[in-house]
Amino acid sequence: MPENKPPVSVLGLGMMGTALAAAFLKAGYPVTVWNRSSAKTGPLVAQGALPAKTAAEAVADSPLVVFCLLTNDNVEELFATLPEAVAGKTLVNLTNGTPAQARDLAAWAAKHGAHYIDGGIMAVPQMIAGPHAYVLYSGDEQAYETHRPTLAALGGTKWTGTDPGLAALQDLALLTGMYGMLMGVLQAFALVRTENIPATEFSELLVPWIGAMLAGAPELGKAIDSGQHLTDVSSLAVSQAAFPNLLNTFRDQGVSTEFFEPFQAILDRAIEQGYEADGLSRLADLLKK
Ligand code: FVH
Repeated sequence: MPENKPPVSVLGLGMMGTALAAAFLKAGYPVTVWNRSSAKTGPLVAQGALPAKTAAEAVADSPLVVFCLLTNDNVEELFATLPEAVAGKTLVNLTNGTPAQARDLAAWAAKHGAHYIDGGIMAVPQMIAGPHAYVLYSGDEQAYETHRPTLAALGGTKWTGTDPGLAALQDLALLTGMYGMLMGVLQAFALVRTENIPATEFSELLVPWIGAMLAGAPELGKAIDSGQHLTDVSSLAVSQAAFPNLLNTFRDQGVSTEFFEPFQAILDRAIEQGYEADGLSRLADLLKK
């Protein structure tokens, strides 16, 4: 006897929404799909999904309704068309957005009798349902526990708390780490390319170096959590003295300094404020407004 799995609706069938709906289908869930432009339902219908004519019809079809639109402004607009349809439903919003937007959407859902869960997808579409994909969730914990087995079809599930903004906050913090790392990688490639060193060749030096530096992140975290920033490894005074070498070399080689000037500025501020003996962990404190 096949197991009876609860239905799930997916609204928003861009690259990510299509991957989410396909993962639910593959795991054996009955799936209803809706997209603003209906042509995108075609491939999923061919895999067994039910197409809904309207967003309200898609919401009506399942107790669990997953949204994956481009922005949370789009979600807010769509929600505004669904006030009656959502009562009693669990709305899982996997659209990238801010903590404040997540809290506003949760308040809207509560006002209309719906359970709201916000989510941050830590994967690209091709990774969905694979071993390295996971999704951060926050909001209505009881609804999350009820639907967790279904959500697990997308990848790992990581609960971050009942404040609906927490998943977005940690999603954006992880993206911050990624973009910061990419800033350095792209700048390094731009620099070596000025002397015709291929980026692919330089990767052989760069990747292990960044990996080794990243392995120090927990130590940095320990200093930030404890407020003990004094270091015997590499002081802010040493970093501040060396940093002009980076900026001057970028200028000499004809590479923009726009990614790195802000780093020099915060190093200078740290020294002005008397933190020369501290390690780089001190900068996390100085970033707080
Ligand atoms: N793609 C990725 O790698 C990242 C991985 C991490 C998470 N992000 C976030 O996921 C959201 C969706 O991203 P996406 O890749 O699916 O984006 P698109 O392929 O551009 O699809 C966008 C869908 O949104 C629909 N849409 C846009 N505006 C509206 C609106 N006003 N009302 C209703 N739907 C709207 C759009 O519909 P259509 O243009 O096909 O009619 C697509 O279905 C996003 O937050 C990422 O940051 C993905």
